[in-house]
Amino acid sequence: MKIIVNGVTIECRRADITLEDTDAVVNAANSRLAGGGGVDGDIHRAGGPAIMEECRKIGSCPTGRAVITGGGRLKARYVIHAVGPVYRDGAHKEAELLAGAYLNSLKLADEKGLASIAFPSISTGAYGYPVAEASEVAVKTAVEFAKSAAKLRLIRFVLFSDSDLKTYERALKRAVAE
Ligand code: AR6
Repeated sequence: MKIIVNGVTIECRRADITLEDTDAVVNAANSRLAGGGGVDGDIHRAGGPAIMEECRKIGSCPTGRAVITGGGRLKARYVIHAVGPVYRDGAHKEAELLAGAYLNSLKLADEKGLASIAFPSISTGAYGYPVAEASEVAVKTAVEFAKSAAKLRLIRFVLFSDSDLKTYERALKRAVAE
């Protein structure tokens, strides 16, 4: 499914993000940029050690923010390491921090003049964020950003299961109906 907002395509697909050929892929990182399981493990495995070398030099990244490295052996030229919140009960600024992780990634890509970016479903794996709530935050942030994007022309949400894909598609339909 895809929609177009102000010339920016926003789409959802089911795939492995390490295979994406967008200018940047986003990693669901931790604030120590230390690598881990899930999409983080997959990206470092597929992209090779150059990505971790750069992460070590950068050192850390606060929750709700993002940093950029090269893409190593990935097709994507860059990896944007975004740090989403650990979900507690929804009353600990989780939505604000998750929106920040998406928004700061989009800003980094746009400021670098990149045309395309692919996101995984940040925080909804090990960090426990309910996917229905997280998808609303993710697509709303993308739709809002698209209205004022300078260079970015494609924002892709790459989901790992059919059920997550359906959830993101529903959220995207709702976001454009608003
Ligand atoms: N492509 C696309 N999506 C994927 C892939 C992949 N290759 N692999 C997993 N997912 P998670 P988080 C999905 O746990 O919740 C790490 O250890 C997965 O099914 O990767 O933000 C980090 O180092 C889920 O829907 O990220 C952090 O410590 C989504 O990606 C912590 O986990 C996010 O799941 C971050 O946790």
